[in-house]
Parts: sequence; structure tokens; C-alpha cells
Amino acid sequence: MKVWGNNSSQPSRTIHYVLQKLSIEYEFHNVQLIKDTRTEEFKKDVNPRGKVPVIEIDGQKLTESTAIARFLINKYDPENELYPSTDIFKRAKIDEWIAISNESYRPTFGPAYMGLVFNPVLVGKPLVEGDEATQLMEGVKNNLKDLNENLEGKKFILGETMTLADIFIFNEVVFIVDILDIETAGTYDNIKAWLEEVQLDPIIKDITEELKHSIEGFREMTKTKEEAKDD
Ligand SMILES: N[C@@H](CCC(=O)N[C@@H](CS)C(=O)NCC(=O)O)C(=O)O
Repeated sequence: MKVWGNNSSQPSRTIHYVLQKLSIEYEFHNVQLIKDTRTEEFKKDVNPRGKVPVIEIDGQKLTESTAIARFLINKYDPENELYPSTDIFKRAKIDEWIAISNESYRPTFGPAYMGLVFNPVLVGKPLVEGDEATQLMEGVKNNLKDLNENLEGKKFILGETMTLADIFIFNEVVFIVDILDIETAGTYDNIKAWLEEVQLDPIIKDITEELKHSIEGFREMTKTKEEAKDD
């Protein structure tokens, strides 16, 4: 199997997790976000929509992390607790939370980290300021509040076992709280405990440590850019 992805991409990290958890062998193609994904070559050879993750199996490509994750589990380990085929209601609840992540959380997190941190370094646009910046931050906080409330009295999003919903949402949340310097202690204590619990999984821990190194690199890049502007 071939896999195209990047550890700085939330959906790619989920696919890396599932591949490793299910001990699937794959040939990894590390793709630079924006720099590579927006080239004609990438769009022609890998994904016409210019996004990762992408997998190729038996000469056929599959895009969209939710489709990829479900396919991998259905094919290689359908009873896995991440997405158990024998419990169709649980599968539906997992699907529900993945949809909440993709349709509510991600659409506020993406514009917030671009507008408040990455615009200048990644797409050459100014940072968002004033009321618009406040609104971006409010959108993120409303969703964190929603997740924090759902986690009340629970170890994981659906209770006692870690599922695919935790992996997708963890990868979004661990990034947004770090990059926007959001303090979880006090305001989002349930999220804080859940982030720690999910990271007890050694595969998630490794993937997240690598991400934290990349975030340090981003911060350096952002600082260098700001210093150059001040000179
Ligand atoms: N809905 C897609 C989203 C994929 C996506 O947004 N990938 C981003 C990285 S997180 C990407 O490849 N961006 C490249 C670009 O914007 O050029 C999925 O779940 O796979």
C-alpha cells in the first residue's frame, strides 16, 4: 500500500495511527502541505483536489480520511474496538462524532489557526485582527466548550473505550490548543484529562511528539518572519 500524507495534517495523523494500530505495511510519501499539494503534478498523479491523506491499494487511489479509516478497519480488522462492526449503533455514534468534528469543529479550527497564526508564513496574507480575530477565537472556544461538556464523567468520547472518534477529534484538538496557546486547565478540565488519556496510547504519543516538534519549528518560522518585518 502507498500512503501520501504529512504529520502536520490532522487527518493524515489519524490515518498514520490506524495504519500503525492495525500493523499494516505501507510505503510512505511525505508531502509538503501547500508547496507540493498545490502543484499540477500532485493533482495529476495523486489527488486532483490537492489534499492529503491519500492511499493507493491494488493500483486504486482512495482519498478522504474518514473513508480511508473506515476502509482500513473494514478490510484489516473489522472487530477492532476503534470501529466495531458487530455493534452497529456504536458505529453510528462514532460516525456521529466524526461528522461533528468535520462539520462543526474543523470549520472553525482551520480558519482560526490560519487567520491567527499561519496566514503570513503559509499563504502570504496578513494576520486577522480586531473583531474578526475575536470571532475566530470565539468559534474555537464554543466548540471546545461543547466537547468539554460531552466529556463530563467519561474517559473517552463514547465512554470507556477509545474509538476512531477520539482519534479524529484528538488530532484536531491537540493541535488547536497548542498553536493558539489555549489553557485547558480550569476552563476545559475534561478535555485536559482526555488529551492525557488518549496520549497513553504509545502510537498516538509518538505521532503527537513528532507534531510538537513541527509546532516548535512553525513558531520559529513565525518569529523569524516577524523579526524580519521589524528590522
Ligand atoms: N476532508 C479531507 C481534508 C483533507 C485536508 O484538508 N488536507 C489538508 C491538510 S490538513 C491538505 O492536504 N491541504 C493541502 C492544501 O491546502 O494545499 C480529509 O478528511 O481527508
